Amino acid sequence: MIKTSLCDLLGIQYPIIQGGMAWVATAELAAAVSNAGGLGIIGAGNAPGDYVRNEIRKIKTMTDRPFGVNIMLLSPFVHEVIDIVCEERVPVITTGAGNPGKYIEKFKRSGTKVIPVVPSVALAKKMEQEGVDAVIAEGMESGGHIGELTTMALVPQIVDAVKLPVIAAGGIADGRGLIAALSLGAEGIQMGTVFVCSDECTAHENYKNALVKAGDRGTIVTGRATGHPVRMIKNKLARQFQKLEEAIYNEDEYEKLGIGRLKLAVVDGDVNMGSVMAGQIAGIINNVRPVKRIIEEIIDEADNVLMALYSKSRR
Ligand code: TUI
Repeated sequence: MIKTSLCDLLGIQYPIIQGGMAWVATAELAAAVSNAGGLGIIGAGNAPGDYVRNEIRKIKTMTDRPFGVNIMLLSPFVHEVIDIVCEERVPVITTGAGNPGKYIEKFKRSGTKVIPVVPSVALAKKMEQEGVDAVIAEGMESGGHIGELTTMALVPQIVDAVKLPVIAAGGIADGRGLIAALSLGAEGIQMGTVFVCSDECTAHENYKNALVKAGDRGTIVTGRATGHPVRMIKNKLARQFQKLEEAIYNEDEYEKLGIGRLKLAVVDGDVNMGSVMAGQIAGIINNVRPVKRIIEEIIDEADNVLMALYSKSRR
């Protein structure tokens, strides 16, 4: 049975966290993950405070287990979302797309655990000094907004640089990935793409099917020129972004092309002109399963990988 210090820190059964994906990570998905023994996370994304409060109240009726909220720090509603998450006494806050330094004291005062996503050793060290509880080291294999380093290179460097528990993210969707992450020194994993392809995920079925259909080279990174690189499925929208980047970069035109695109894909199911954010590991996912089965299969596979490694080493 795979259990780590992260399980004790968060009060969960398995060292598995679900990524707080904007539009995708609703109370339904997060509750299913928490009920299956992981940590479910509601994605606040760019949503206003009322939406986030509603989702928090909803998940409290769906599970008695710990859950979290991801705060996307580029959101125009970031301040009201932070107030609400603190008021509602959410057990765990994760942050993404920025440095949450100035909010950490407030989070800690409200009694919540704080786990920022960090794309570099420098930010991991800074976060440790500010008193966070753990960090998520997210490699550029991930879907959505990404950093520069791969998971394989980032995780051990952060593990060596801080004393905090490190959670590996990016490119993980099965038991092999879980054991690989633990081998690099991580205390757990965060996964997003595999949970999109679950029965309980409320994303449009076209979105889920686009991920199931994707192969190893099915994603592309757009937006490097904007300073906010985003990994998404290669589709008509991605090609239009690419064309704009190859031409003389026009910030206004680029920004206009991006407005409302994630909602268009997740909610309306337009997988041609919507932004179908997904990680490189989408190629490994061949079906849509219940969350409980996804987690059980990962844990079973991880146990088998460990046993196979052990017998290999004794040969
Ligand atoms: O945040 C994510 N993934 C996301 S956010 C998102 S919504 C969005 N859409 C378009 C453009 C921008 C955002 C879709 N996917 N993952 C966590 C993550 N955080 N990845 C990278 C980072 C990050 C980057 C820089 C964290 C901290 C950071 O700090 C910079 C600094 O100021 O030190």
